[in-house]
Amino acid sequence: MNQLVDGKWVYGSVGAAEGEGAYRRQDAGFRNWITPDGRPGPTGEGGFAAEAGRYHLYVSYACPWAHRTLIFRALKGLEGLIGLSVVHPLMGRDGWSFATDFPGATGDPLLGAAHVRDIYLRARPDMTGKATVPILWDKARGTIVSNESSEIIRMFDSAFDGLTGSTLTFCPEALSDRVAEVNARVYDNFNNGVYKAGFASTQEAYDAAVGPVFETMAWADEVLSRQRYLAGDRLTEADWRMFTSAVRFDNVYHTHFRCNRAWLRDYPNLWGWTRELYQIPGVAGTVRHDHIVNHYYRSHPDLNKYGIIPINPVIDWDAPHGRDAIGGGADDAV
Ligand SMILES: N[C@@H](CCC(=O)N[C@@H](CS)C(=O)NCC(=O)O)C(=O)O
Repeated sequence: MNQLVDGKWVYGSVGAAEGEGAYRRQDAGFRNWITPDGRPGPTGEGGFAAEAGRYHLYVSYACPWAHRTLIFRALKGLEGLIGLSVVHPLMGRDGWSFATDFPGATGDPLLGAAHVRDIYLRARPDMTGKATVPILWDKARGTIVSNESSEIIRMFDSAFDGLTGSTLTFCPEALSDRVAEVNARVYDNFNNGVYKAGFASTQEAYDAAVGPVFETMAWADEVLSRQRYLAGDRLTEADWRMFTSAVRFDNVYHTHFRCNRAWLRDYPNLWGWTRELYQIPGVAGTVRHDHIVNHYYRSHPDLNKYGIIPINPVIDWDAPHGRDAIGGGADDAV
């Protein structure tokens, strides 16, 4: 995997993780926090106050982690307050690029960068690490606030409420322990589990990863047979974090990452829940299957040498979801 080392772009494997056969995701390097008045948040330094027009989000529509931030930006009414740049879906030797020859790829009108790594180098010229999306950029200080999606969605959930008037929260205090439990399980075994299965380079590493992917889908299907959402009868962050992988499963993870014991649509409750979330106003616009399939099938020559995009199932995302029968409801949260 290519990345920055002391400010220089290095091609090839870096670090000990590769070669052992198991794929390991690096921790994000920028961990500041936007707060209503600029006081320090749970991590990082202070000085990042919530202001309209001050922050800019860099994403890929293909990336499940970036996708979380897009959903929160849409549902929390932040689209007019926080700008957006979208990378080209193909990730090549130089990482994510701002080429614009794909529908929906915006380029980088804000900083004029050619690649995502250039944004990192602006913030930290001697940066070591991967040039990942999402990135939340601060125009006022000319630096990166955060490149950790789980923290960006927490900021979006509350920091701007004074400006937007939003009273919606996906992290209700009463459910916070349950949300944390679900997140931990889903992150390791499903969100990242599919990557561990897909990028495994030994049979053992693949076997260790793929079992938990399907255990987690079976677990979620059972939970969703008796309650409307993963953490209870309210739609929470835990649902959105699982959704961005669920919505990619049948078109990508099943085939490209060899998670092919079953399709997601074989799990009736999980599949109904996925459609319910997809159909919440504002969400469908954040789901770009053209970026998703082009990215995965064409960016990993080790997994798919000729970059051929398979025919894929025909999926009716707008079919009635039937979740009203379970009780609770999106109206409670949205
Ligand atoms: N911790 C990060 C992970 C983000 C991440 O891994 N993004 C991937 C895309 S799905 C990426 O940009 N990878 C670039 C690379 O591997 O060079 C987050 O959740 O925000």
